[in-house]
Amino acid sequence: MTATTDGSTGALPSRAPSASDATAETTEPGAPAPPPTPDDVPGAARQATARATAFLLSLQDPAGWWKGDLDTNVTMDAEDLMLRQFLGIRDARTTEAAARFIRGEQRDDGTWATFHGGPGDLSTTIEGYVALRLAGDAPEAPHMAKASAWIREQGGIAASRVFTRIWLALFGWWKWADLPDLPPELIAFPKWFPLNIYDFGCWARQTIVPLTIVSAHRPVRPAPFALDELHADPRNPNPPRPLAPLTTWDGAFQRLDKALHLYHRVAPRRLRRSAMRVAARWIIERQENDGCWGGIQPPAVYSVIALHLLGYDLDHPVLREGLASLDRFAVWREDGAGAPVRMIEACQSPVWDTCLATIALADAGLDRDHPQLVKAADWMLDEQIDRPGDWTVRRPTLPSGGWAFEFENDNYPDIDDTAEVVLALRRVEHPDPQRVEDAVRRAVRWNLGMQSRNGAWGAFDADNTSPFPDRLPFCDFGEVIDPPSADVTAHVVEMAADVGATHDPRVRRGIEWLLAEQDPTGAWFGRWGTNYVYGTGSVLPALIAAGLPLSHPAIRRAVSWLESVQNEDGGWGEDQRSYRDREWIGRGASTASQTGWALMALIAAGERDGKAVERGVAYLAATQRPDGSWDEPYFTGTGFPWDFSINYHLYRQVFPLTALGRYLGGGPAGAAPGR
Ligand code: R03
Repeated sequence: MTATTDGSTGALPSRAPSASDATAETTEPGAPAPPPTPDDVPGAARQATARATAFLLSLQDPAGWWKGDLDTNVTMDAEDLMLRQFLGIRDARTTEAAARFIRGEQRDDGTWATFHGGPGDLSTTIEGYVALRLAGDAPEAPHMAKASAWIREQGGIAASRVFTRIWLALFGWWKWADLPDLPPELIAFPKWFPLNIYDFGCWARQTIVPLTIVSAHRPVRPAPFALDELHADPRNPNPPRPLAPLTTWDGAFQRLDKALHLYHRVAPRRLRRSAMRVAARWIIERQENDGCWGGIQPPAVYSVIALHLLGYDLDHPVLREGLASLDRFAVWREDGAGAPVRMIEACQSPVWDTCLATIALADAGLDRDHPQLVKAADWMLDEQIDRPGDWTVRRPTLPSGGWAFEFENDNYPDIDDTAEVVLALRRVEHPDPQRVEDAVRRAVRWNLGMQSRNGAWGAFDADNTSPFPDRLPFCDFGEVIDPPSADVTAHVVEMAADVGATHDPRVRRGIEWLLAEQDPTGAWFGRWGTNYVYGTGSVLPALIAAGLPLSHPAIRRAVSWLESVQNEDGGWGEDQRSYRDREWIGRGASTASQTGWALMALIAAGERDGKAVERGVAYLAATQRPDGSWDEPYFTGTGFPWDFSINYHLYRQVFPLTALGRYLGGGPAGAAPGR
């Protein structure tokens, strides 16, 4: 056993990968040999494609969209219960159903992880534990005692992240004075000033603005029990941490935080009141038509708390609608005994799932005027956003035309969804081609206009690259800025190539940026999908669509890299640990979606008839379930590298299907010969 840098012990994957810890299924050396490649791989691919197509078609909503469940981790469920506790609206049925889910996610060692098979995560385990205590589980119960012992071993509450300690402070389990401060006056910083709210990524901006109100109020609604068992030393819950030297950024920002704590005591009341009024207006202006904020859990819960602290009643329309929108994040299921189980999604992915499903079905050879594809196109066309959003702060003259990821998030369209929706719409033969063409023209103009200075594209904003937000002691979780990434840039390039804009100078710069961004191994980093297999699976099809010759050294290097990390069973897999530990790059148990990405890249690169593709396709055919779906317990989606991983339930369906279709059709639908 080798210790990995995240502290988990586990054998590093050699040729045959294994997710390293004891809870994961493993492919041990000496495990039974993978099934032999069938004689008739194209035949197996045809059968798998037909089944996968039928299964995916069966999942479409009558309104035209697809939406798979979006699994993350139990902090969502725990925070939902804590929110209800704080507001005094926690009921027994919800609590029990949420507790059932949380208990079901706990592992044998007492911890909770943030991805399937991952190591225990301290903040997640603390929040899961607290939620179960709210549900009435006794601290002495074996599953609770195991968790609290592990938490203490890891340094206790003091070692958890800021968001976790904010939740605990709301109940008096942690002192507000022992948290980093962020003052509401931040909202008044001009747009050119360092640390103004538009320097933060849009998700962080929408979270931080309400949190400044909460941390200025420092509310405490005492909990019905103490949590001393979660401190490493209950007599000294917050041992002092050494200050970094003033000459370092960390040291400087630590002093800034000390100054902010002083300021908290002396802030002029009128200034503070007026800052909070401006912040409240900013929040309310950004509430979406469905009552939510940004379509994601953190801004929504903190906006509800902040407005409530400012005096809004729970039955005020803003809060009523906000709380109702949070209820829609709940997915209700039943456990083996028929008891209700409630899981909270971090957000919902209908636009993303619908464009990816449309691409998959079209590339699998479904008639382009199939009524279900037309229905999907109609739904996507209705979702296009026709008004300005926060992105206009950096691009004030650019006309709108993007899509967001969720049902309602008009203020935050993103470049990734917009690129993929264009690729999807152009695959459908729509009865009103003019309507599609207009929508595509506006979308391409918006996407190209959102290019960052460096020639590449971020997800939600242009030039969101300030070095300062990340330095704040407050920001110790996830990403807080939205710099360009290879995966998003590749999707834009692929979109541009599809509409014939390859020679636009902005697109050429994007291509140059991608070429310069390639890792020495030949792979590209995956920001929003895991990890280098996703990055490479996004970039290769784009560069080739844009006309890079198959013999280009960048393409050949990427092909060699993909071939070098193919698993013994013919599939590809890459564990979330790859974000922490280079040893895991390209390594992990095979998954359907990651095998799909690798195949999409290899097929685009002209390797359709090669051995690697044949083995990958055979893997997909052999692992498909009789109903046409695939299993995928592993998390292959990325919210924030390492800190926040996502299992998009439709990834296991759309990416294998896209790959199989391109295998049979010879390439992406647009280029497929004989269609
Ligand atoms: C896949 C491509 C499409 N893409 C959009 C993907 C959106 C993914 C989910 C977003 O959900 C979030 C969950 C979050 N948590 N915490 C934060 C957060 C943001 C988004 C968060 C973290 C740090 C700060 C504020 C909020 Br500061 C759980 C491009």
